[in-house]
Amino acid sequence: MRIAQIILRVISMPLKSPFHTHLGSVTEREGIIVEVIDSNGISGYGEGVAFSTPWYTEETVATSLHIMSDVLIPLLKKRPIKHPEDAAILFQSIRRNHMAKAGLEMAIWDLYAKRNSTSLSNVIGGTRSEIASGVVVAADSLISSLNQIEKYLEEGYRRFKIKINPNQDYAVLAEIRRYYPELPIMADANSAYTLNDMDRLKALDDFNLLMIEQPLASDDIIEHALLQNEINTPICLDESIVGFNDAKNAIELGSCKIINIKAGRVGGLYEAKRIHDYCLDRGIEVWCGGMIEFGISRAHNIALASLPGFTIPGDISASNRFWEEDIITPEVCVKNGFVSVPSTPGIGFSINEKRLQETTRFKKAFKFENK
Ligand code: OSB
Ligand code: MG
Repeated sequence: MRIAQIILRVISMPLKSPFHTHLGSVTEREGIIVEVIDSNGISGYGEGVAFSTPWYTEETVATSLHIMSDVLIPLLKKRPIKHPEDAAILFQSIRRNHMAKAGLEMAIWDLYAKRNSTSLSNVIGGTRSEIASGVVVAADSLISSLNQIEKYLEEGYRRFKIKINPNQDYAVLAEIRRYYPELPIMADANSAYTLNDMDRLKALDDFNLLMIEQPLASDDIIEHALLQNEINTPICLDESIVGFNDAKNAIELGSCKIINIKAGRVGGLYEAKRIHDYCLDRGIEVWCGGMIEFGISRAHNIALASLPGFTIPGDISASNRFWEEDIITPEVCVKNGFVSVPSTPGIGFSINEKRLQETTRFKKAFKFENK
């Protein structure tokens, strides 16, 4: 696989409606679109999913851009690769910066699949032709949460994730349950609690939640195990799992019963697949998390979620959940609560060039010398 050029673009797009968590609100999404072009002119695409500020993990658009431009692309120039896994392994010599690594690694996976005229799902071992679709409700009031649920229910979504925190948990969930006693709902706390909140968290057992995602801090791996012993609701870890070893440790310690896998958070598809395979062997359920992403990352998520261990509907919503117009064509659609997995080469979606151009704020090309 001969890389001829890599193009990095920073794009920016307003969300259709603000995304609220206890850590703040997202109204405008910046992201990095990675294009890796081989010597035959075939392009593979990836997406750097860090946010503008480090509210979710420590990476940002600026740190990702720096690590890609000044560290990872120079590494790729020095060491030619034959397979996307070679890139993942090459990047292991660099500490952390998982989202920066993933943006490049995933573009290389797309390119590899396209060069082999097969789908990305097929290349990574996907077994599903469609995926059950879930959606996140990240509203700032009860009424707006209920309105969003009603709307998304009509659109066919099969799982509803509600953002919670100590000021907005029991009462909100009780009200939602009053209207929707059987709805498949889960809660995501993004580390809003500590073990001092044990009673609050125990009380949430009243609501038959599918799971509670990341109740405690990302490094509270032992505290999560203590909490899981006290509550019936399964704990799912998100921010705590940034690589294979975190997954292994969490499972060993009993810190969670479910893992949310985001390829961006763990450094790419190679690491995501390792975590998936390990969980599948041990009967730990996994699902694919979202990052308020654009179509390219969403397309990668669809391929990832087609692996056999992804048994719970993920944050795989339609393009129109967040965007007026996405950067891919066709856009991701949810029909009867399912998204279909493309069987065409690579990620299976094309770039909406006009939309990409009008949202691009920065662009830089890195030419490779091929002798
Ligand atoms: O904690 O899962 C999270 C969005 C951005 C950053 C972190 C998280 C989220 C979501 C889901 O909850 C977003 C989505 O559906 O894309
Ligand atoms: Mg989460």
